Amino acid sequence: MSHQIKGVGKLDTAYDGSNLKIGIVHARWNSTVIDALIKGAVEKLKAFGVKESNIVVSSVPGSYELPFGTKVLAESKEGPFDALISIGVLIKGETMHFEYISESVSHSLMKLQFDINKPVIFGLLTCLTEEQALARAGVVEGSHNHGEDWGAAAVEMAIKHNANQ
Ligand code: DLZ
Repeated sequence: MSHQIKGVGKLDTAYDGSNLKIGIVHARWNSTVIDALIKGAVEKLKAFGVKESNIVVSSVPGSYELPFGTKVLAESKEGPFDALISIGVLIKGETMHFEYISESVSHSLMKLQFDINKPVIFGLLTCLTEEQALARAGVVEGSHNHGEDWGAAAVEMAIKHNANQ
């Protein structure tokens, strides 16, 4: 018998997202995967009760632009937001581009949370192949859409770890 140990654990409580405002910033590179991830995140947010009118979606050209785009949305008149989700899909090519961008964007998104004092959910897929990316966005039959996990993480962080309450 095989036991699956990988993956996000069960939620500790039932969260009510009906009073939350969530900002999503996404890159446009690799749009088939991006679109599926956004859909997964938005559907999960709505399943937690977040109103569609309280979900603001904004785009940047590529993943490199995610930290700045997320900061600008977080501090814009569209807010205040309870949490932000940064979504991008990096797929390794022939050069070192992938390594540099993966690392710098990851560090910048982590740091951004402390700069703006808001949770920034890490929705950056760093994939070695297109197949890996598709298999993490629910595009391949039977695969899990990680965007759903990001939506759930945004609601939990906004409610349980809200530094601005
Ligand atoms: C240039 C580039 C390349 C090669 N690959 C990706 C990718 O796989 N995913 C992604 O989100 N963006 C990529 N980009 C674009 C850069 O992130 C950035 O938009 C440009 O270098 C302009 O700053």
